[in-house]
Parts: sequence; C-alpha cells; structure tokens
Amino acid sequence: MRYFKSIIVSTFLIFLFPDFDVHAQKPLMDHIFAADPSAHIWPNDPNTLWLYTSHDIPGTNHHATMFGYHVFSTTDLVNWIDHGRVLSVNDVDWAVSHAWAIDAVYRNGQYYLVYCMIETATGMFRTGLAVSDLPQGPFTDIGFIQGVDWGQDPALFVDDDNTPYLFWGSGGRCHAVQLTDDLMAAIPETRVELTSQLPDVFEGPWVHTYQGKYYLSYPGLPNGNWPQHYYYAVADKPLGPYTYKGVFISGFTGQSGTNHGSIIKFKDQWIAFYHAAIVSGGMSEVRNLMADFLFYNADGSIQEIVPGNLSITNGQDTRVSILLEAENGKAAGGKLTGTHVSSSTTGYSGRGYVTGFDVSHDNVSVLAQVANDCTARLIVRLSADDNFTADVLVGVKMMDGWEGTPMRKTNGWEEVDLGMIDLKGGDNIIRFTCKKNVNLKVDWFKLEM
Ligand code: FUB
Repeated sequence: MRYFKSIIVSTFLIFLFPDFDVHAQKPLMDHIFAADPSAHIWPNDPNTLWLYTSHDIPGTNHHATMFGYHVFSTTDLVNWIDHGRVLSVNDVDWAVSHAWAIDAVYRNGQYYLVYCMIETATGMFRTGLAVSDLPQGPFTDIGFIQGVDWGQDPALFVDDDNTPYLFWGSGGRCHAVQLTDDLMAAIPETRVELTSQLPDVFEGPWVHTYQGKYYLSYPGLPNGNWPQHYYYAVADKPLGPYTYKGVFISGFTGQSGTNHGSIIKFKDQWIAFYHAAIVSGGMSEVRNLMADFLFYNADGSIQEIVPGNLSITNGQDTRVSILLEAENGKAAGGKLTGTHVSSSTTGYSGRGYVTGFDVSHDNVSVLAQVANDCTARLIVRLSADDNFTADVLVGVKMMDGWEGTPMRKTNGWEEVDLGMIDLKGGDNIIRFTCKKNVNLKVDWFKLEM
C-alpha cells in the first residue's frame, strides 16, 4: 500500500509523541485525498453503495484549493471503484472556487449532485445542482438553488412522501428549508434556523431516519475547540424541533480538524462515513475517507464509534480501481482531440465510447487523480479492426509514456493490459493516440491500484 509519505511523517510523530499509534486507525482508501463523504443507495439498485465526495489537492493543505468532486461505488465494501472526477469549478459558469462539501439525490429518473462553491458575482457560497442520467456522472451544472445564501455543506433529504428538504450550515450555524419540487428554489416560509437546538454545531448537517425518527448528525466544536467531534440530535419531523442526544465520534488519533460525513444503512448494517488525516500523516486539510459500522442502543441512541477499525471490511484493506470512461470529456478532466463520442456499437459501459481516430494525432485523454506517487496496472477496453500502433502518454511529456506501442486487432470489445505505469501524486493525464485508422473504439481506462 502507498503509505510512504505518511510513514515518513508518522515516524516523526512517533518520535515526538511516543503514544502516537499509526496502526490504530485505518483509512477506507489511501489512493486519493477525498473528504465529506455523502453515502447513497439508489432505489433501482439496493446492492450498490455510492459515495459522493469532495477532493483535497495533494501538497496544498488548504480548503481554498479544493476544485472538484469524485464518485465511488462498491457492492461489497471491500472492492471499490473510483469513477474519477465528475464535476469541477471549471464546469460551473457561476462559480470561481471552493468546491467544498457535497450531497446527491435521485429524483424523477435523474441523479443530482448537490454541491457548494463560491459564486463569482457575490463571493458567497451557493448551493449548486448538477444533473446526470447515470449515478457515476459526470454531472452538468444547472445553476444554484434560489433563496439559499451562504449555502455551504448542503444535505438534501427527501422524506417518504417525496418532499425535498435542504439542510446546510457553516461557521457555527445550521439552517433547513423545504424545496420546490424541481429542487431549484427554497420555499421561504418553511425556513428554520436549527442552531440553538444543536449544541456546538459548526457545519455539515446530515439527516437520516431510524425507527420513525429524524436523526440530524453534525460536526461540532466541543466548547468551541478544534478538532471537530461528531454530534447528533433527534426529531419527530424533518424541520424539527430537534432534541440534542450527544457525541458519537470523539477526538481520535489521526483525525483532521474537520470530520464531516454521512450515515446510511447498507445491506442491513448501519455505517458512518467521515474523514480523517491519516494518509497525509496529519495534514489537517489533506484528508482521507473513513468508515465504520454504527450501532444503536435499544432506546435509539447511537453507540460511540471507535474510529477507523475498518469493521466494514473485517479489518481488510480495501481494493480500489480507478475507472475512467473515455467518453466523459471535460467534466472528468479529459479531452477528445480529433475524436468523438459514439454509442452505435453496443457493449460499451457508461454513455458510449470514443472513436474517429482517423489521422495520426487523433487522441483521447482522461484524468487520474491520486494522493501520492504510486504504480498502477493500466487496462484499456477497446475494439480495433486491425493491428495498429498507439502512443500512450502518462503525465505531461511524451517521454513519460510509450511511443509506438504495438497493439493487435481485437475480437470485438477486449480488455487490453498495458502493464504497470507510474503515477505522480496529484493529476495525471493518460492520453491514448492511435497512429492508424483501424476503426478504433475506446470504452474505458482502468487503473488497478
Ligand atoms: O471540505 C471542505 C470543508 O471542510 C467542508 O465543506 C466542511 O464540511 C469541512 O469538512
């Protein structure tokens, strides 16, 4: 596993603080710096758990640099797919920066990303909506929710009667409001401020139901002091009033200043997702995903969680593949040069595949984002009517890749193993150039970590 950077930092911490136990807490994944996990199971697929997360940029240790969002999925909690970047500040006309916390919702047959970014015109956080016909995105921005100012850390809760409610909060305040059916506006007369009902609240509300009650969990500052602990309160109705119940995650070794996440039931087990700073070795704004089972007492109270014991995988390390659909283009950080998306040949995944490699410089590129320098196996799913030569570039310079890689004709769609590649911590462009017109179709790139 790729702990080299954190091992160096941890060695320092052990030297300085002999009680620091680097093995006590385990990250859910260590291949990427991601935070604010919002967990969902969509109605048409109870076997798949989805995580929608923000993304921390390696080396910056500053929330202001956050630029885009990732989606992850799993069916067994051990094997995970990182679907890559699904929306970035670049794709949102009204926003300038701060791709902070995030949620998602399924409504009327479409998947919505509910996110916050700083609006260029006003300098305030807005709650944006972006839409996709697939849960893994990528997503297309459709504007921000009207009537929600400083809409940081949105959580969109849809009640059993299909009524949508938005919760949000930052800087020690928490608000909630009912939304219009199309999600695009707050209904002003329903707006409530929940701050006084949520002791120590700081930001990041999340609502789930258990045994007919509404549970509002939130990161708070105990007596105003950092780092955050995880609190919850319970109500009979989504907009409250809420009764404070206590803390279910206290301070722990390896935590970041913040701990914002979500709670969900998957395959009959309750799970708390949150984040920490274990992989970055304690850089508080360079965070990794965490997950633990969550249990209730008979009276409905939540038992305190022992962070990072990886109970959800029986203590095993997770296995991650980064799956980058060739057709996803700009929203996923990729680019099509001289090529185009098609869906006329069946058997592809996602929305289609990239084809039209007619002249020798036509290419497709995808973006792979990783936490630290590492190696991964690169597999490309493609179809080619004849043998051809490819240039496969990883990084920014041709010398980082393989010029003139011989590729053979396939029998329809095939997964072609290109071997191990080196990735740099941060952004990696993988560009695939076909040097001859062989009716090439490229479905996806997979990086097995
Ligand atoms: O990830 C950036 C910010 O840090 C989030 O919006 C907050 O919830 C905190 O986790």
